[in-house]
Amino acid sequence: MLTEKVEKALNRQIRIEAESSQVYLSMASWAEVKGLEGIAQFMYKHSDEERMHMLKLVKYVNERGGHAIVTALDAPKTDFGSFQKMFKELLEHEIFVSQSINDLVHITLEEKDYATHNFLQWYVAEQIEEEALARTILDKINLIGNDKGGLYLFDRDVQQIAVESAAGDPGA
Ligand code: OFO
Repeated sequence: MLTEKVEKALNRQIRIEAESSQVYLSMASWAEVKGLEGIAQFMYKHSDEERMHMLKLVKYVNERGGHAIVTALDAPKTDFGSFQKMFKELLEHEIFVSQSINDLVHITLEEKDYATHNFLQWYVAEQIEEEALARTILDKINLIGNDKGGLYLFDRDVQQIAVESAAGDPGA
């Protein structure tokens, strides 16, 4: 059984993952409309991954005798200014999510819920990867500066990352 405190914290995380999925979906749509095909594909893929993170939590909460709650979500923004700004926001968002996972892990220790603590290690590892990927992409963006040819290659590169991560995804 989950303690009330752990269940509440897990439900909070469910909402955060659902909102992350919406944020990246909105980024995907913005990029698609701007003709940034590769970036759009990357964001659609990322949005799907966040939904998977959310579902994994939903299943876990219910399996442990809790009740996963599906709530209304805050609407993401619809305009991201430039792709550079958009990827900066992506990194900031992932840092926020990592913090939230850390807080959640902390609560499981306080509540002596070692099963949930163990379950959350997957999320801890995932956040390290997501932050690292966002930083790698930002480094590439800094390298290309305002070069149009560079943007073309960057868009293709990012698309490749989406394709590769889809291939490595057991659920795909
Ligand atoms: Fe769910 O990992 Fe990104 O936010």
